[in-house]
Amino acid sequence: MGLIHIDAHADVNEHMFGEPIAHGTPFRRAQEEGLLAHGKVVQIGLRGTGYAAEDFDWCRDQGFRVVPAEECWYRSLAPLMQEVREQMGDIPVYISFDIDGLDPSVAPGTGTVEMGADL
Ligand SMILES: [Mn+2]
Repeated sequence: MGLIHIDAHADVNEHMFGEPIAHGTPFRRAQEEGLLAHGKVVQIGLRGTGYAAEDFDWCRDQGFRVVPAEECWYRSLAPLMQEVREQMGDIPVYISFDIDGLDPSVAPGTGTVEMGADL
């Protein structure tokens, strides 16, 4: 299926706290298991350091479209979402919206605060 993933973090870590299954690893596991349609994964709002410097590189290497937070600043996201809609076509799409994809000024209760969103 396709994936639209809105988050400050890529959630593609190989391991987290020594575990293969954790809140930072789901999309690595999904990709490994062949659950994600090639060319139909979009991650929006990524920023900060993530958990490893190469987090976003791995995503791009998989063919994921990475839209970092700074590409969302001071503009309507309607054109982006039109592109995403066209990219997904008519296949099933899973939408994952992590609250920390929003700036902590509007959602301060998350445990993994990352400043710098304008979503
Ligand atoms: Mn997150």
